[in-house]
Amino acid sequence: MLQEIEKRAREIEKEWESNAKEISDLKGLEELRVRFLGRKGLLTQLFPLLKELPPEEKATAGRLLNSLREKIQGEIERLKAELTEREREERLRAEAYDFTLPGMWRPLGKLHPLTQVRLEIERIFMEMGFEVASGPEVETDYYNFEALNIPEDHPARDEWDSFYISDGVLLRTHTSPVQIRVMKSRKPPVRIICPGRCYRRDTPDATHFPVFHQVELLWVEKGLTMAHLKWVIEEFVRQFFGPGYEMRFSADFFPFTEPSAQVHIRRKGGPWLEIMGAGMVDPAVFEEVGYDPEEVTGFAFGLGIERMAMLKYGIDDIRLFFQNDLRFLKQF
Ligand code: 2NM
Repeated sequence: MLQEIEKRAREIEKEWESNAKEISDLKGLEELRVRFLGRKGLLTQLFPLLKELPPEEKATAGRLLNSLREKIQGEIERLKAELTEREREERLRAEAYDFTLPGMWRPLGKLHPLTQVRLEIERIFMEMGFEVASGPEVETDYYNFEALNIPEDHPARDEWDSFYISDGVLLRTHTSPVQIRVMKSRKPPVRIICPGRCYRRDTPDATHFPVFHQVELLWVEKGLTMAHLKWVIEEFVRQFFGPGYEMRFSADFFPFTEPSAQVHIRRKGGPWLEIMGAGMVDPAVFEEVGYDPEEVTGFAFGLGIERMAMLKYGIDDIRLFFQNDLRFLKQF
């Protein structure tokens, strides 16, 4: 019986040695541990046999089995440490990033030229102390026309051919309704600009498009004159177009301003370019929003963002802004 156990132990030791040589990863090592030392492992199964031996043989065989078990356990520990380290090194090598490789190119978007121009205009007036206000694009007849002193049947309405949504509801033809809304909601002084999208029933050509963008400015407080208006515009032109421009006011008519003017600028030797319409707010508009025209004065102007961008960058067709052709857009 003792010889039998000793023989089995030698066989198990040999088998362990040959199996251990083959091991290449932690998973295999664990399988091996279960095979030899697990609850039903090859070596484990020999221990119950000790009970059947006489005492002195039991001691001999016990020492033999225990020392074999310790040897296998020790080698498992050593292999485990080795394999863990090797797997860690392999993982680090696989995850290592070569920072000397060329960078990856990512396409980078940018703002539409109209947005760039609008933000530039907003910045200029915000630095002067104006606040940016906005309002709905779908308006009522009242805010778009009546409150601006443009009554129904007034021939001036023909100038702003509009898109009607339903009776009395239309797409705004200018951003002036925002100014009416702001004036009705607070007391003077008011210093605002109203950038936004507007709609007119125009047939598209090089200078017209049924959707376009405006910035209107409004300053209301005591004692304002055309001189203040002129300074604000002059300062805007200097910042937006650069120095060296001459400015000219000529008489015009708007139902909501009196007097009204067209503003032109030109560089030395160049042609006169119309940049905006402007004027002193008509007393009828002040009455309508509940301001006393004997108490306050105000001026306003309106400019087209497309027109400003076209003049600044030498663009000859307004339709380019709405075609989303990257060959055009990438130039800004
Ligand atoms: C323009 C030209 C001149 C204007 C006037 C007003 C308001 F609400 F105060 F009456 N808003 N916008 C105005 C004045 C607009 O656009 C060419």
